[in-house]
Order: sequence, then C-alpha cells, then structure tokens
Amino acid sequence: MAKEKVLRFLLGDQLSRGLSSLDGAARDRDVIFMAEVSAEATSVKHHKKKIAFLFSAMRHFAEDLRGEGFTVDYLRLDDEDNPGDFGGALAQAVDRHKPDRVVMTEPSELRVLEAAENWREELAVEFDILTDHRFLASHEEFVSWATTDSGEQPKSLRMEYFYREMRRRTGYLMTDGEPEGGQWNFDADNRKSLPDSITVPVRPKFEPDQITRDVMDLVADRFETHFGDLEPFDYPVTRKDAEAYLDWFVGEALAGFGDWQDAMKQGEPLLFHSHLSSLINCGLLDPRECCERGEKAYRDGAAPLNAVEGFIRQIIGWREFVRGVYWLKMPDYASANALDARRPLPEFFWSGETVMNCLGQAIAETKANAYAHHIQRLMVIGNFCLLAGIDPRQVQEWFLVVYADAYEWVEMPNVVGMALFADGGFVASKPYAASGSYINKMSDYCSSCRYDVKQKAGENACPFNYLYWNFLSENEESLRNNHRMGLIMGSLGKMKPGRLDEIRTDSLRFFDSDEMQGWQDQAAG
Ligand code: FAD
Ligand code: DLZ
Ligand code: SF4
Repeated sequence: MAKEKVLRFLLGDQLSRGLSSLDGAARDRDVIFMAEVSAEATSVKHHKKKIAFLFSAMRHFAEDLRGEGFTVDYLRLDDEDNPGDFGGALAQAVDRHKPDRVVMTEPSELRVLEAAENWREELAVEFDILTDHRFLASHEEFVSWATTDSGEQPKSLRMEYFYREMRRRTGYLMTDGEPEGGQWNFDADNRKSLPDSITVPVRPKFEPDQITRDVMDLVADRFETHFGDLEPFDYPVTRKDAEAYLDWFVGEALAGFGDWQDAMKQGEPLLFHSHLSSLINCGLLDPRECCERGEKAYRDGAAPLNAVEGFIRQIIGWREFVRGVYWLKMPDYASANALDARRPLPEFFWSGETVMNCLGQAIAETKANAYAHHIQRLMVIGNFCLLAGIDPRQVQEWFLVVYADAYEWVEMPNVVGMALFADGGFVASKPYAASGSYINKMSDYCSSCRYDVKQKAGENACPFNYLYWNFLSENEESLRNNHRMGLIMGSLGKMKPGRLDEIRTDSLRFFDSDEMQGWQDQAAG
C-alpha cells in the first residue's frame, strides 16, 4: 500500500516539537502548514508586541523544522495570495499539496475548534483533530474530577482540591505519597511586602534578529492602530532562547518567587515572577519541563519550598484548572455577568492616563511590555473593574488584547471567575475586592499618588476606599449569603447613618469625574 501524504496544520500557539499533530511526521512526503492570517491578529486588536512575538516565534519554529529536514509551507501575512483567515488558507494548502489526510491538534479556543470542525466537513479530505497532550489533565479527566458522584455539575469548583489531585498524579513535590514539607500549599508564606533593600534580578534581553526585525516592520506597517509599544522588543522567540531563559529564571529568580509573589514595586514590572506564560502558552516551553526544573532546584537546595511549591501550583494547579473551567463552562461562560455589571470600560485603560498611580503604573507597563504580573492584573486592574462594576465582556476583551500570554481559554476564567466574580462564585469563593490599604501594603505606589490612601472620604481620598464599600452596598443582595463575606457584610450593615450616603456621593462624583471621561463619552454614545 502506498504511504499516505499528510498535511499537518499547526497554529500559532502550537509551537511544540512534541505536539500530537507532528507525531510520526514523514520528512520525505508530509507537509507542515503554518499561516499568518489577519483575521487572527484582528479578531480582537491584539497588542503590537504580542503579534510580533507570535509571528516571530512561528517563523523561527518553521525554520527549526526545516532545519530538521521537514517540508514546511509557511504563509506570511504579506504573501500576495493570503486569503486572510485560517479556513481560506487551509483550503488553498489542501489544493496545493493534495494530501491524503489533514491532521491538526485541537485548537485551544472554542471559536477556532468550531471553525476546524467546519473545515473538516467542508474539505473533501480525511481530517483528524487530535488531543493536545501538552496539558496535564485531559478534558475527560477534568470533567470526571468536576462532576459529582450523582453525575451533576457542582455549583462551584475549588482549585485547591484539583491541585492536590494533580500533585498526586504527577508526583511533583511528593515524598512517599505525602506532600513535601507536610503541607500542600505554602501560600500563607507568600504574601510578604517588599523590603526597601531588595535587589531585583536583572533579566536577560534577547536582541531581535533579522526574522524578528522583519516581523516588527510588518507589524508596525499593518497594525499601527493597535494598542501597545512594539519597541524595545527583547522576548525570546526560539526554543533555544526560551530554554536559556527558563535556565536563567530557575537559577536567578525562582528562589524569591514565593516570598515576594504578591508584592508590587514602581518601575519593577517583573520582580521575581517568571515571565514564562507567553512561552508556555505558545508552546515554546512545556509546562512539565518548567515544573521539573523548579522541583530540581528545590531538591538541589537552590530554591526554598514555598517558592517552588507556589510556582508548581500556578502551573499544574491554576493553569490546568482554568483551562478545565473554560471547556466545562463554554459557551455560556463568555456572557456570565452574575453581578449585573454594566458600566463601560474607561478610556484610560487604552491611554494609561489616570492619576490613580497604581492603575497608571500597571497599564503603562502593560502597554510597554504586553505583560503585568498576577497581582497587578488581579488586585489593581481586576479589582478596579470589579469595584467600579465594569461590563465583564469589555474587561475580557481588554485582557485578551493587551497581554502576550492571552488566549481566551486562560484569559476568560481569570477575568470572569477570578477577577470579576461574574460567574457567581464558580471559581472564587468570594470576590477579590480590596480597598486602597491592600495596594498600599503590597506596593510603593501610594506614596507617589495624587490621592491619599489613608483618607476614606472626600475629593482627595483614594477612590478604591469608597468604591470598595460602594461595591459591597450595590451588591449586598448577591453577597449577603456568602459565608466568607459574613464579617464584612456585617460591618456594612452596622455603618453609621449618613456614612453610606457619603460613600455613594463620593462614588458618584468619581464616576462623573474627568478621570472617567471616556466612560462618560461611551455611556452617552
Ligand atoms: P508567574 O507568576 O511566574 O507564574 C508561573 C506560571 O504559572 C505562569 O507563567 C503561568 O503559566 C502560570 N499561572 C500563574 N497564575 C495563573 C493563572 N491564574 N491562570 C493560569 N496560569 C497561571 N495568564 C495567562 O497565561 N494568560 C492570560 O490571558 C491571563 N489573564 C489573566 C487575567 C486576569 C484578570 C488575571 C487575574 C490573571 C490572568 N492570568 C493570565 C494569570 C496570571 O496573571 C499570568 O499567568 C501571570 O501573570 C503570567 O506571568 P508569569 O509568567 O510571570 O507568571
Ligand atoms: C494570536 C494569534 C495571532 C495574532 N495570529 C495568528 C496567526 O496569524 N496564525 C496563527 O496560526 N495563530 C495566530 N494566533 C494564535 C491563534 O489565535 C491561536 O492559535 C488560536 O486562537 C488557538 O485557538
Ligand atoms: Fe492606587 Fe489609591 Fe494608592 Fe493611589 S492611593 S496608588 S489610587 S491605591
């Protein structure tokens, strides 16, 4: 029997040599197909740096495959006959190569999976969509873990129990069936504020080569109106550089990851965070290798347990958990709005022009780097959106646009479930709502702010302070029965007469202020 010719279609977040769709690829007859298409870059108007990162990583990956002797058909965005979307590009490739079969690994987002199922129907060729084995928990395993004994979907899921299951399953940081150090979770040790004397490790920078510079020119030309700075560009974009960067992180920053995980510092966007998410999510690094490198550092005495446990928890716990939640709850999850939040996203999210220093810093860093660390995303930007009651659809779109690591499967549960409580508590046991004192404790932002974090009321008071109580009051009915909110809802109930009016007056004045100008324009329009 003649050997079949397979067209292997690879997406931009599938840049992994061990990918299922590359299994058994034949150098002498198969074709690997990759495509830059404008529909993906503009499905939302992704950050310029994110597009440059992904296109450059795709082009380098294609070169690496060619270097291994594979035939790669790579469609560039500016190729003359580029049809502009995956479906058209794939149909052309099938026409060009006349394969016996097309294979691809399942897309990470529902939107693209549904499209792929249509291509399978429409193209007159055998078409396989394979499991993505890069995730540690399969869809079936997650559903089985999440389903109750009576076969129903529960009202809420808690990451911590899923994480313990994943620890048992992977064996990471386990000794004789028990968690290393006698505890599953060392999060309580990971909330220290940063001492002034701290020395932050200096990141290696990866100079753009010719491939990256070509891509940067293309992005500057085609996506000029998109949010974000293209330069300077220093992301790793090859497997080799990604590995070197992981080495650097494990050797230089991982040891401080635990203690300072929740801290924020003006002018220090990364502190001890790994900046690995964009590399893991596009496939240049495998989540397992990151965990294994982390565990080795612990076993070798190079990093403490609270740091390594925290790092591994983020990857085999949170990362896998949010992916499971996404596939379990889609498509309804996209429109979840349990707190009926309807205010539009203020314009300063795009311009960065706000006198609230914490938000100004986090948004400026996002614009420059296509990155902000978890606490900036959750407790500054997300917290503000929660307290101000901003429409979850608009918040989702912003988060999907601005971060180099953002794909719907990971962005959406983090925004809808974790930051906005818009799923009514499916993911989080209580809203991550905080007043200015939390931001003041965990950062040095407040000392350079025009607002006074110590003041609770009036024009100079930190807006997070009165918006916090305004949020509790606006959502009293939804939050009243949340047992983890009992104490704080009790305080709300016991507020002195007139204090709640003062909070409402301050909040309304803030919503009406110049600060929120774009919001007013949008609301009026
Ligand atoms: P580190 O702090 O060094 O953590 C190590 C790794 O753990 C990360 O690289 C990442 O792979 C994983 N991780 C940590 N926290 C999470 C989490 N909550 N969910 C999934 N993986 C996690 N992460 C994304 O990858 N893409 C997103 O679009 C995204 N959107 C977010 C939106 C909001 C509102 C919030 C609160 C969080 C979001 N996160 C997202 C999760 C987290 O903030 C980022 O993964 C993290 O900041 C990436 O930086 P890092 O690589 O330095 O992470
Ligand atoms: C994010 C993105 C962008 C901007 N452009 C492309 C592209 O041109 N070609 C491609 O294969 N992938 C791109 N991606 C990543 C895809 O959006 C991502 O692979 C899917 O959304 C996964 O479902
Ligand atoms: Fe942010 Fe309030 Fe601190 Fe200003 S005072 S930086 S608005 S928390």
